[in-house]
Amino acid sequence: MQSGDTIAAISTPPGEGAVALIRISGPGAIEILEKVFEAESHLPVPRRATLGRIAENGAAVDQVLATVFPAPASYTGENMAEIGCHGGILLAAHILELILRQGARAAEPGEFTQRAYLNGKLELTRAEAVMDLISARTPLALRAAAEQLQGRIGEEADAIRAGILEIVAHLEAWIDFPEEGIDPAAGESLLTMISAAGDRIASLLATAESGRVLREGVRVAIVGPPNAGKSSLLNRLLGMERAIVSPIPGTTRDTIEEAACLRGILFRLTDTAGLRETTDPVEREGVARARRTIEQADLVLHVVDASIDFQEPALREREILVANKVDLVPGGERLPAAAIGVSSKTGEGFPELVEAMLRETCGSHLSAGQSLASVNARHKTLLESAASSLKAATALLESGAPPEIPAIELRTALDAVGRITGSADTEEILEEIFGRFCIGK
Ligand SMILES: Nc1nc2c(ncn2[C@@H]2O[C@H](COP(=O)(O)OP(=O)(O)OP(=O)(O)O)[C@@H](O)[C@H]2O)c(=O)[nH]1
Ligand SMILES: [Mg+2]
Repeated sequence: MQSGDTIAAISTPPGEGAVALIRISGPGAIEILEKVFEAESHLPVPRRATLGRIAENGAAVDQVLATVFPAPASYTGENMAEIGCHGGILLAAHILELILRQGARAAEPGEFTQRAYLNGKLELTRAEAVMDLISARTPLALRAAAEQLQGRIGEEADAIRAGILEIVAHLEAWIDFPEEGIDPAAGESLLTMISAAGDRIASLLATAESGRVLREGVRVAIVGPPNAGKSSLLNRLLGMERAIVSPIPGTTRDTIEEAACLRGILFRLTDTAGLRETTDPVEREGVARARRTIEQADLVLHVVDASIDFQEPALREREILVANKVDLVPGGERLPAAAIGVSSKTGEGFPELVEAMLRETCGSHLSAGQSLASVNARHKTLLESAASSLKAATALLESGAPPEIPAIELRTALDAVGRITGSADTEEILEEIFGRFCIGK
């Protein structure tokens, strides 16, 4: 992490396109631009796109638009320059090369956003939201990232931190004036304040599960006996003929993974080999893979053939019994109460099945139009640690321990919550967060 040097990168994805964007940031950004860019009529005016050309040894490389953003009014808070050139795999790389030759260094993944954070342009949860925006794969994930970018999570973490800071301040007063002792009424109100902070942490923690669903999607295992119609069900959910379907039991051997966006939520569906005892070594490996898929799944769709006498499985948590082929069972008689009757052939019952899948995975909460801002795994760990420190502080206060001791616990909680927005950062956290960005962001 050094912001003394000037970095550059291509910020658009590689490939052919109408335009590509090259970014330069750091103290030398504007001088470096001036060395490679020849303006058509006038020198670049801050924040106005200027037409000109990139030249190498007098020969034109491309006609481009250049914009300069003098510090501090830029994304990174440093001097920045942007060059919009024509898209193309070689062209943008060639212009970047010319810029690097003038003394810029190739940027690391996420380094522009890291600099923005270090220069106080955005706090950590917003920097993370930038990455969530880029990697969002469903409309709901996109909305959640946009809410986080507005600061929903960061503001709540700051409010919790302010609450704990107030408690610490009260305790410090008692430490400084021990002769006063802890007045029982004040001690009571302190406990109430700690419990209020604990409640706010708990409600933020309650968004962790939906946060995981939004960011990573729901892993669904489609399992059941051979020939039940598992592959047909996968195809119907995907809306395309992805997996081979045949009347021969044991058609699917390997696991087949595909993602489907259902009502705004990403479902990572895995079709598996029919579960049965077999001597065929390939099929046996398929069955072993199916069992592993079940272990790793967030949700299991247990598919049975409703048109035959099927064995009703003992359902585990987050397992849905799907009775397929109801088109062959007039009136849908004999279906167990827990089963959702569907036909992968006609599509009957699929709205109900998707509804049940959302219900089982907090997707129904997400699609109900409430706030989508939710904590990520990093925030979750920090909040859990803060919650346990608050709990310890409460126990210490209740047992009449001298105020110094609960104060240590409260400061630990303060530090943990502070790390969410980066008020108490370490190099380690920064590398962990920004290393997952793409280059040029
Ligand atoms: N009538 C009817 N036939 C279906 C339905 N779903 C699947 N089938 C038929 O059932 C047979 C088996 O379907 P698959 O989807 O291959 O079944 P599977 O569970 O993946 O089978 P394995 O991969 O062998 O374990 C095929 O002939 C399908 O056309 C359905 O809803 N209605
Ligand atoms: Mg199959």
